[in-house]
Amino acid sequence: MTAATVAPVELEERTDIRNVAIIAHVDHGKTTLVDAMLWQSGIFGEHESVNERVMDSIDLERERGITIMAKNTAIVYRGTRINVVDTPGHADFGGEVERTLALVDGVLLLVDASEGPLPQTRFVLSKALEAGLTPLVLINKIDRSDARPSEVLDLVYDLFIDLGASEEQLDFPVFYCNARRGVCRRELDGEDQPLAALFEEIIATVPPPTYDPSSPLQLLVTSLDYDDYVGRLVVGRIFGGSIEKGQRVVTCKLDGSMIASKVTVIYSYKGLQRIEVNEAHPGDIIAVAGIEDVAIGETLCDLGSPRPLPPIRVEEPTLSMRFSVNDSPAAGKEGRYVTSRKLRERLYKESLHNVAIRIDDTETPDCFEVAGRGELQLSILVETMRREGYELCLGKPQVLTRTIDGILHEPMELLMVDCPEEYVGTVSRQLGPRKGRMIETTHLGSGRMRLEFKVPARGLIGIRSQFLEVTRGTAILFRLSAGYAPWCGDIPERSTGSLVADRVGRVTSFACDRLASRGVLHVAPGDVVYQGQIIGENNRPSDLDVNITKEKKLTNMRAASADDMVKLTPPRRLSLEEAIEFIRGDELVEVTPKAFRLRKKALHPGQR
Ligand SMILES: Nc1nc2c(ncn2[C@@H]2O[C@H](COP(=O)(O)OP(=O)(O)OP(=O)(O)O)[C@@H](O)[C@H]2O)c(=O)[nH]1
Ligand SMILES: [Mg+2]
Repeated sequence: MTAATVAPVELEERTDIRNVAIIAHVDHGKTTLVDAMLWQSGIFGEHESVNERVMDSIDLERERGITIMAKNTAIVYRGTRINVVDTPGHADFGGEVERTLALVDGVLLLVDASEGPLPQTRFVLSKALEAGLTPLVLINKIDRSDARPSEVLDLVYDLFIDLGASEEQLDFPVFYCNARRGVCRRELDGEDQPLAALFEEIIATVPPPTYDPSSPLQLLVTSLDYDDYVGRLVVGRIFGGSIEKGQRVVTCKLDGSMIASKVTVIYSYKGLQRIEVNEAHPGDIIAVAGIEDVAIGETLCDLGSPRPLPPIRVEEPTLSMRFSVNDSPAAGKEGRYVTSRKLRERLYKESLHNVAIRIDDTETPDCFEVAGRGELQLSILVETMRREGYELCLGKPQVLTRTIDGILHEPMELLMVDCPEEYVGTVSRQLGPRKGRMIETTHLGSGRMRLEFKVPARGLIGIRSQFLEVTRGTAILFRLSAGYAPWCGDIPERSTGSLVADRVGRVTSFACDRLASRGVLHVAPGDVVYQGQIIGENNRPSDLDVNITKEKKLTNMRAASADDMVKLTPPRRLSLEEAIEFIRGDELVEVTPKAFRLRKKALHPGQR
């Protein structure tokens, strides 16, 4: 059949719905804007006490003030339901944005009125334009004293043009906002208005979902959730047909197989709540219970006429880390889940929920290769597992290379550093040996500079803590995957060795004092250590086995115990990220719900 003979399908519209995602660089105010949208849609009662950035509901999101997972909510404005998806701005969670864009017809691109478009703005906008979505631009934080909204808007136009936006996409509406106060205006010198103006523009500009009325059920699964009462929930958007409670459906799996199941409950969204409904229609974003064995990117279809939608594609992981069973002497004392079976189950469960994570078995049954987008993404997974009661060991992160036309290539990153001018030299010197190439510098005013480098991802492992140290905590770093390039050659590892405990025991202040001149200690008197545990950083390049449990020899003199009087420098306690950055190829980070410890892979000095 040629195209000419196919009868044109008359598409119908769901004029009562709009589906939009909010996208931006880190911290430009997405979650804050969703707060204001929820408040002004009247979802919360007047006296209801609601947290700030209420969509950041995961503990780690609240603690770190960042969004990790995309989440959806819905508001109703004058009879039109606006489904809104809040997305994370950090590059490591870019997969969340990619899967989310499959749900929506339009995006609100937020840009900080002072910072302007940044690398992740470019990444998320390029994905949105590629997907043919309708953009609205919101210049946010116009209340900042260093706001430069007109310039920023020009930069946004440049970015759209650079990314090959179509004529229609370039014709985007613009709002100037203060998301914190929940106000917006159409003209820079215009009056502040409530967000109703934004809601109206969304309804006017973002196309309503369209569908073929003769299509059987097609529900694209974009995330998985869990409910204590009904169990696993699949979340997604209906592209064709309808679904109702009790209906028998079939899951079209990515591998081509099909599995039948029965819909037990259907939920729609309202504010932060899920509301049970009996049926749902094209364009609706819903959660469905009762579906067995399903993964993100698969389609729920009509039993009689299964027509799967194209699967969701996300960018490939660039970094991997080995997660293995904790076999340290202290294993099993601090966690609930320690076996390789439990570890495997948990990791595979993660890969079901998290499209940007890939798990592979390795040559040993106790060890798994976990691949993701960056150190932050992997460390968030580790932190989550630790809080759930898991114990595990982590190996040094490795980049995932590729062979292209017979030549070894490695992942590259765009690194952006904002720092005071006086540190520009220091920062550049740090990146030289890491094979970083400076591609752009911008004066930001008030004595700060923005430097952009192209660096092999390998060279950036461990960079964050070093940069903070050499710039006295003043540098702001952001990184973004920037494709692959031929292998850039050797990059020297950390130039210091490790101080390693040569026996089990309790750390003494006498030993700490004696070893202080050797390097930086990670332990304090009273800590219990085991043989092979790394207790500090040696000033010299080689490792040094030391007795950190040594007691002062007792003499007959009863001087006021010298041991009590030594003034010790406080130990440098590493955070999880720092620990991951610190270790070398023959070292591991031991993670338990109570502690992180660094260790040599081979605990006994004779085996190293
Ligand atoms: N001055 C000012 N601050 C704002 C405004 N909107 C948001 N903020 C602040 O900016 C910070 C980041 O806001 P979030 O809403 O968490 O940013 P986000 O884009 O969701 O961040 P990620 O999800 O981590 O990418 C918070 O401290 C907000 O209070 C605004 O209009 N003006
Ligand atoms: Mg957020």
